[in-house]
Amino acid sequence: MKLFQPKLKRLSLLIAISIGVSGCNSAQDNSQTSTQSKTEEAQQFIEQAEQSLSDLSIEINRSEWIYSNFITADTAALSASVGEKQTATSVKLATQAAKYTDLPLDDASLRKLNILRSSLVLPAPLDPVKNAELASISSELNGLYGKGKYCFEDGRCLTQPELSAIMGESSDPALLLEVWKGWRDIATPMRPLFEREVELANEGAIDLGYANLSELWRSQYDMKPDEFSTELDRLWGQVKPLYDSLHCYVRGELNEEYGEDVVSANGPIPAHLLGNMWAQSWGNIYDKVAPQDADPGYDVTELLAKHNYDEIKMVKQAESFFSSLGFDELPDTFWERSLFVQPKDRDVVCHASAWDLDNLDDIRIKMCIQKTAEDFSVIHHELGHNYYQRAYKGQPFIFKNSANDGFHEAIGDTIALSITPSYLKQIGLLDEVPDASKDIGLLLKQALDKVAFMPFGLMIDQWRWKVFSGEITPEQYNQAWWDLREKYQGVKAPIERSEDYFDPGAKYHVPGNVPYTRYFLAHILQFQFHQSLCDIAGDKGPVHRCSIYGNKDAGSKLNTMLEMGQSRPWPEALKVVTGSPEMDASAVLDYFAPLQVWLNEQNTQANRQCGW
Ligand code: X8Z
Ligand code: ZN
Repeated sequence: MKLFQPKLKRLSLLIAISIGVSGCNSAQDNSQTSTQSKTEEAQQFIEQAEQSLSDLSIEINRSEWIYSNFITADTAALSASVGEKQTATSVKLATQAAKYTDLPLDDASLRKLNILRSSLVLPAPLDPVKNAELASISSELNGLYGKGKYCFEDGRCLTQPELSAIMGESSDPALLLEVWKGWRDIATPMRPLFEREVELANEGAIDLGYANLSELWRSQYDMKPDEFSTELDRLWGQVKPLYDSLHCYVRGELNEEYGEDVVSANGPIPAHLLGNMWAQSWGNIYDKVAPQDADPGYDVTELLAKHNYDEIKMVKQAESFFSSLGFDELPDTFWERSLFVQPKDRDVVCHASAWDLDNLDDIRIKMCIQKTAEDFSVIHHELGHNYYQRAYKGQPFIFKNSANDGFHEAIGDTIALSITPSYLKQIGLLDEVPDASKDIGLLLKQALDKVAFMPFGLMIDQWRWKVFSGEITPEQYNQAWWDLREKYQGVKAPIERSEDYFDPGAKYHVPGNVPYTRYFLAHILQFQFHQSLCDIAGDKGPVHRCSIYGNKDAGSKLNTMLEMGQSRPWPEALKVVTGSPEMDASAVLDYFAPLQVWLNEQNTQANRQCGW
């Protein structure tokens, strides 16, 4: 960075001198020349920015990798200090980029300048003291989440994946409530840190010319921020009737299982009974709500155990799906450097993630794998990130990203939609493919994971955007959180949650400052991708039974989109695979069409009053 500004000045000075010699001094020519020199200055700026950001990214990746694999006071300090340096550089470059956006530059350069301007998720104020404070808060919040544990009265202290396993397996409302409440205690100390983080990052966003951090986060989708919000409402409007039917059915079944005292037949569902720490996906309660006569009769968790799958074998199996599509195998360093199993001797951030340390080939995942169907899917999700990263490695640094953040989250999930019974049979996990009479069971399981997730995927940032804009004040953090949980998901806290608590902080992405709308988008996009890739593969059956396993045409089309990275607006990337530039939830509705009919029948027969 230090070399960068003087170099630019020297360049424009040289141009000015040579112009003087040639004697072109009319007003018009002068302005043309100054536009030309400005244009060259902008090109030079972009080149230098890419180089310094690329160099810095390797340093930050390494320090964050080490921090989240060994959480100690020292690694926290080191990661904060590199974070501070990176933010200062990014903020400076974002401010400078804004100065060039009106120039007559080529599309790619203008796109790079816009990305430089708008892609910060935690912008610091220009004041270096405040930047340092923000970097240290951000590290501390991450550490608090990673170190989080709940200790039972008998002295056993469990980490997040271990507590999540209880939430997924137990049917004892008292134990579920204890774990639900216990995990949320980790977030209480985060409240003042989060409040300050919002204050500082908002100031940073304002320094960059945005109204607040909400506007900045919503500016990353190749459209105006308010148009993006409207687009989300439209997509959610498409899915909501299906969600309402699913909610109605599940609540009715849980009401029968637990009784009116625990789950009322009319109100929101208590959040500790849905098989997941955050009630975000409900696949784990499939057995409790399964249809009597349409159960496919197998459980992937049991199949994995029966066939002696350990953590590595699970990852190898996922890799082989991508290989079957024509993607190269993962490099040796992936296997040497990834974290697959929770270490016993130290604190790590267990929340699954995928990394690209050198922006080329040093790709890795970090995950405390549980040998379950759920984590088998998450492994595909993470590898989707890694294959995307590798596919766009030939792009210039600023374009080394997904078309929009929803695309990055959608790729591995798209592949996981192909884990059908016939695929499981092909890889030797399942003996017999259940016949079509079991489709409702398969679809219900899938809907519990995917459709149930959608309002959750949406509400987190609805909350955060209001926090950033000041519409939700710190005194209302928890109340507003639960209001939105009820509004979108129709779930409620099982016990009173006052402002003494900070329940949003118990979800990784809040202390981790990871935008969450990406997962909502991904849940729409993955059904669009799956449908189109199945078409490309020539599959003629129902789309929920289609697996693209082994289909090189589908793989090649997918790869064409992945290789584009962020070089073009996302509608163009979407069009490569789906033929359409629009995000559209029709593919979700098509996929679940038979289930929608069945849910309505069930709800009518049981005379259920839907809604909450
Ligand atoms: O955070 C993740 C991935 C890493 S990007 C494991 N997901 C969201 C979550 O766990 O809350 C995947 C689905 C939603
Ligand atoms: Zn992800």
